[in-house]
Amino acid sequence: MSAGAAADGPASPLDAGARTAAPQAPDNVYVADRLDETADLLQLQDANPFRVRAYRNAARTIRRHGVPVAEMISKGPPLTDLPGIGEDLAGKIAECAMTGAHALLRELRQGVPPFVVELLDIPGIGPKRAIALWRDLGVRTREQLRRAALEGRIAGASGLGRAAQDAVAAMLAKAPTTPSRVPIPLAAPVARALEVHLRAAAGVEQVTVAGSFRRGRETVGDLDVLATAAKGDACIERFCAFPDITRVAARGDTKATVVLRSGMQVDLRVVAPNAYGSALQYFTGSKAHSIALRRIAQRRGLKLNEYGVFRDGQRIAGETEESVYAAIGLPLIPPELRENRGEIEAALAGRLPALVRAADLRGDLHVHCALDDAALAEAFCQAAASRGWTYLGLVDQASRLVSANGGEPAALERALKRIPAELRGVRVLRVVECDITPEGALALPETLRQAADVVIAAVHSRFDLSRDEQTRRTLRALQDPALRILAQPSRRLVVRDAPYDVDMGQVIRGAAAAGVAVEISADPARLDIGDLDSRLAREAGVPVSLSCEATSPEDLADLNFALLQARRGWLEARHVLNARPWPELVSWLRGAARGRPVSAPA
Ligand code: DGT
Ligand code: CA
Ligand code: CA
Repeated sequence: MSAGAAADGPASPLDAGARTAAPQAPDNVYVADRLDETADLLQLQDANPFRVRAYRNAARTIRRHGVPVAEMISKGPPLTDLPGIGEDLAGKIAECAMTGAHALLRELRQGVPPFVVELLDIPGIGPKRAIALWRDLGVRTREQLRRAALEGRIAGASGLGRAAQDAVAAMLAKAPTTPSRVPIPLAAPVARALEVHLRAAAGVEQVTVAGSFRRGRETVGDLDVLATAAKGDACIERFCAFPDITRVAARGDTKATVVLRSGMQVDLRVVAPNAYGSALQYFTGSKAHSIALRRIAQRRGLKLNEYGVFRDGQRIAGETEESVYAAIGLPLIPPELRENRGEIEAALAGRLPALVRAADLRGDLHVHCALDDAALAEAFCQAAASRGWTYLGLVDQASRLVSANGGEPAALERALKRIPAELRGVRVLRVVECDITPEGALALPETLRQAADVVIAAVHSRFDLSRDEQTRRTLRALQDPALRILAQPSRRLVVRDAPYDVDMGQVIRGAAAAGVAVEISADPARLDIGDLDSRLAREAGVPVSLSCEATSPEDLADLNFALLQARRGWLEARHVLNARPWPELVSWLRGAARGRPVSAPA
């Protein structure tokens, strides 16, 4: 592999690219890595080999030099005293030491598909082979790499061969396939930035990110931006100038497709303002929903497309989404439900759920706050109060550690007891999060069991158990009377392919029988449980707790992502535990014949 990713350098050249500023005082290894990265990128772009070697040699010199570059710059001797380092290189080294990179490096990073640079990270793939993969086999994405390996094209290519094929195969087998889908919490800031960027274009009226993003799917394949303008050109122009773009894949008068540096694709459609509703309906999808909708329209003698609703060639609706649904004889169906999972039938029957809204929430029962951090607890409660919330469940991560390691719970118990029952007008619940042992017991010391208002449990270990064992383990834990909320029931990571295997149908039924709630976590990597399991919970009568596992008050905004999954699961306010008013929450937490009653007054 290239020297650029030396053992003590950044783990990946991409990491280096993502770095916005140098660490406090970039050390010589860091600077040397940047020089090697420059050499890698020059090599990838077919630069003069002597130029490449100059950077490699300089990297080696700096890496071994005993005096920090920063010190040389401030106190001397001059960098040009070092062998092989002339004025030009000295300038770039100084720039790296001061700003984390140099101008040429920044420019070079733009010219190479990020994934090609990432190829250098594969043990056994140096610049020559990365170039061959890119230039000769056309590999620009992980998927293309996977296909090339699968079809044996790497082994057959000159400059690559069997060894390269094996290296790639080993890497693909080891790493989870990079998700081509992006978790919605990570796509959201990009969507927001695009909206702001486009609104500044001349003549643009509305800008909405439609598609799976608007439906709140936990992951999005790409972003579909819809804009209205009388003429599309200024909007297209502005769109193609979005700073994060690496490639404009297609560009027409009313639509364009670009690829962002992250690899995410964005489609733009510009439509006339009077077709906004029908276009929004069309581009929000899902395709299955729209096809079913069109069928109903046809039955009523109507034609529905992205330009409007038509009867006998006459346009009868299209300006707003509401008008489109109304013309077909339906109430507006919330985007989160548009998956053709029964929402059209429900709408026809006048039985659409009144989906839970942000304003229905009254607290979060799973916020991470060290119990001895009074200032943080106060800041959390302040933030909760400003949202109009009336309660907050504070979880000290120490409770998990005590639970996992069987440590000394006395200090934690004392801390739990010190937490005031109310802070800034917000009721504080003392929440203990504990592990579920492989045998299905709660790893919960008796003192904590007594001191906690709420016990949340989750599986944090032994994900390798069989589906049966994993299910039995969870069902057994549900029997513990102290348990009130089951967190991460499927322990899935949306960014990975496979969750651990557990029979969620059985778990939900077990939770219903035991009177335990399940959680939807807004943790970006997790979003566990998802929409379908939420719907199962609703059907089984299991209350769902929406939490964002915040570690700082700013994180509370992420609760929205749990809310989206809840809405996709057809949940109404009455199905959501933390939408209950305080007295109702307390009486539920007490539960008949369950663990210790909470200390707070009802
Ligand atoms: P994604 O990107 O995979 O997360 O999912 P979507 O739903 O955003 O799908 P995408 O980006 O392929 O298309 C955006 C929307 O455009 C989709 O939700 C509905 C609409 N659309 C795309 N293709 C068709 C089609 O063939 N028929 C209909 N009726 N609508 C379509
Ligand atoms: Ca999409
Ligand atoms: Ca799309």
